[in-house]
Amino acid sequence: VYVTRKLPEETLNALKEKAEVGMWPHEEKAVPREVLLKEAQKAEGLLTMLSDKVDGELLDNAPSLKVVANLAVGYDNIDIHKAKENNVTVCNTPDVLTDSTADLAFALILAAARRVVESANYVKEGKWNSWGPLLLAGADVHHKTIGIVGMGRIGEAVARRANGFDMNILYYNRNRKPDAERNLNAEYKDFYDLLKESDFVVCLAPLTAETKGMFNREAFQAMKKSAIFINAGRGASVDEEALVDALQNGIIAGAGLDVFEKEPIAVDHPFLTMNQVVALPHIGSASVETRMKMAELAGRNIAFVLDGKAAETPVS
Ligand code: 8YV
Repeated sequence: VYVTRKLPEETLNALKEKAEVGMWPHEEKAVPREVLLKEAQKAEGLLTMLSDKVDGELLDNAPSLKVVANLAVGYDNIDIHKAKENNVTVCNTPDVLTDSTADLAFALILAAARRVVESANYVKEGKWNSWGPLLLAGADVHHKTIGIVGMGRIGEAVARRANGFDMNILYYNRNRKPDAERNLNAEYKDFYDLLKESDFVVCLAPLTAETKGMFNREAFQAMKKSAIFINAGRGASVDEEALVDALQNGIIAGAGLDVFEKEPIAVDHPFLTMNQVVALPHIGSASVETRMKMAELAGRNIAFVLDGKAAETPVS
């Protein structure tokens, strides 16, 4: 089994009982493509990250490969159709990261609305030498309308948090969620109606052919001028040029972004000079507790499949 980033050794105990485990030795540096291809040629299992492309080239040159476990709930880096064709089980890490990612999405809502990062920088930079009633005044979150695009497990967890803030909850999803409507007071809306009515538009959709670029010029134009756009789903769901334009021209008021079209984001990206943008380095699930659980789950998935058992969390 090859693990494509350095993970804490103890998270892979279950796996090590079943397999010889090789690991890329760096935590923050992605495994080079040629190393990944070479390791895949001889591996029965791969424990991969979102940054690893598990495509046709890799899968067709991995004759012993039985299982790929991605350290993420998303798996848009993996050609799952090809994997199925080649009898390779693909696994993800759902559930264990739901609450941490929802916490972070909510942190972005609060940070963007209440200008938390801008205000913290103001203090740290020694600029706090007076006071005025509207100094760094932001927008309220409580009692506002939140529109959740992508009402999966994480979307529902965000809705639970929004209920605690007495928010009015709208959602858009490829299929209706009767349980969320009943238990979370979430009201289904067409995409454009949701955009028109929401104070906070929160993207938590997976990246698919339908969601790619769905937040385009027309979408931002449909939002309120006071709207704050949050993305804790996938960067490619957004036309970034359109978002930059919407922010620069007052079409919407602000954004809280954990994901980007290209990650890491370029150091000269226009987002980085905008006070109304809170940009984070894709840390949605990055609590120590959750990252340990994700690694353990990915390791167990591989161990189960190599043992001839069903994976705990296969993707389809
Ligand atoms: C990643 C994520 O797991 O789960 C996902 O789909 O986007 C994140 O939680 C993280 O970036 C590590 O790949």
